Amino acid sequence: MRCRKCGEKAAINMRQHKLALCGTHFLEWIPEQTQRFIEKYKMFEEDSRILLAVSGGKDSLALWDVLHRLGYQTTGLYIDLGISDYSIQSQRMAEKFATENDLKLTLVDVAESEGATIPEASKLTERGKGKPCSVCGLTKRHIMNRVAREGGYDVLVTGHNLDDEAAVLFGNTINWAVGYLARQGPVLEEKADGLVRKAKPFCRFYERETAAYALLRGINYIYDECPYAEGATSIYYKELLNQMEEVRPGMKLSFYLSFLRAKKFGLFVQESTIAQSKLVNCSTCGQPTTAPDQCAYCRTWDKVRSRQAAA
Ligand code: Q46
Ligand code: ZN
Ligand code: ZN
Repeated sequence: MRCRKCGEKAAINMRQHKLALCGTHFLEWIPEQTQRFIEKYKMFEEDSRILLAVSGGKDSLALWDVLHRLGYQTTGLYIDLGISDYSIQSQRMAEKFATENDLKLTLVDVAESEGATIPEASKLTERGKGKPCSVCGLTKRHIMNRVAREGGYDVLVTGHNLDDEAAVLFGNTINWAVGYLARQGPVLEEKADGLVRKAKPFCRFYERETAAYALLRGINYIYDECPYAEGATSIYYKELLNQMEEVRPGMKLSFYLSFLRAKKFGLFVQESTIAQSKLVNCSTCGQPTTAPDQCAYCRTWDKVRSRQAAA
């Protein structure tokens, strides 16, 4: 296989685009495409202040690298969840990348800021049936929004790739979770008071492309998944979608793009309006929620702290 641009040996063949590229041209293609997606979906502007959620994994570090190469002003946000060795290793990767590229990284230690690590908090609540993912998800979302608001950032950016987005879309479609479908997309415009705008510049790249980019750029990232990710439904959906992709190259991309097109033509508009109208501000933290009084984050962590005090 030869590079379409220069005829040298190709480093990657992207069957869904019928495009093979050498390392040099692939490393140019990724930022060019990212810039195209940023403009197409009006994610942010040249001078926007960007907060980027960094996990230490390949997607977030590759995205940080690309945005930095494109000249955007970014600050990384790493949240220490207190998940044993995984958190220690992933923080090390995030810090190493920030230091080597002279980039600013904000650290939030959940145990320090909230009073317990994610696994400890999970044990003290009924949420998640032994898995801390539910507490973890709502805590991460809350902290990201809080840091973005307090720091006056224009947008919160995450490294979700096409495999992530297609798996979420698959799950939401199977369950006809229209409220979630209404909110899914490359940009989450939050008109609700107190919710920061979110964007996913890598949402059209396959996972193997972001991995190849990280590898070719020599980015050190944490290979291991969080130990609690094992057995997750999203992983099962990813495997199913990969099987379909094997038979029909481009299937994942067309699934996602057809969904975006349908949304553009008005599908789920009603659900989106209903969801928006249900939002109220939490009586404790002020962040928007659909709960009648306190948001799920405040209820969960109040319970954790009161159980800690009682113990
Ligand atoms: S939610 Fe669950 Fe992830 Fe949190 S506990 Fe680990 S697997 S990190 S994306
Ligand atoms: Zn080439
Ligand atoms: Zn709250």
